[in-house]
Amino acid sequence: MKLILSKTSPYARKARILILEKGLDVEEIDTVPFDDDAVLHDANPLGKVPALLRSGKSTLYDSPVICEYLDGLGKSWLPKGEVEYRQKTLHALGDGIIDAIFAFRMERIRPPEQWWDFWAMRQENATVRALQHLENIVDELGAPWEYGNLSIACGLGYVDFRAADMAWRDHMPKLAKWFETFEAQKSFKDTAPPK
Ligand SMILES: N[C@@H](CCC(=O)N[C@@H](CS)C(=O)NCC(=O)O)C(=O)O
Repeated sequence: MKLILSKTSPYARKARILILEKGLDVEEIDTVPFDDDAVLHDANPLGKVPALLRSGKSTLYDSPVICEYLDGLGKSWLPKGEVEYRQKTLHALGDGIIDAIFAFRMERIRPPEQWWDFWAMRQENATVRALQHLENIVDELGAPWEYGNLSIACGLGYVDFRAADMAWRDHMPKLAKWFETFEAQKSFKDTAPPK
């Protein structure tokens, strides 16, 4: 299998952590999605990373599909029954934080005269609400790895990477303490975005 990724992508980071934690044999193909790479476009017509190439089988995207597939190749982190939907919802919450920070960043890398503050604020407010929600339910998040918290940990890592000035730890101390367990994991350190 080959994973097309960018080292700065938190969506790809989820898959990379799963690969490391489950000891799977997957080659990494590094790309820059904004360079309109033909290999990436062949794999995913949306031009987004990650995409998982599987020999003799269809290519998978987007990251929750890839993660669910990779998770099933080892001892699954996804319990069956009602809890499965809770875990997938927590995973979606982590993805939503990433989506919001990504959209916020896209607004802020435009020339300042083109900034759409309404949209940037919506993304920032969604992120703050999601982080506050996580602070409130921190006892439910588990440690170290589960299917839901995989995405939440990558989401928090992405807030640190792209929006460090939010200084979320000052307002969410329980979440900050919980996150320390993940920051210390080798697979999390080994997949950190390049400086
Ligand atoms: N929902 C997708 C989002 C993937 C995504 O947006 N990846 C970003 C990199 S972090 C990307 O490739 N962006 C290129 C683009 O939007 O054209 C997933 O979970 O895989």
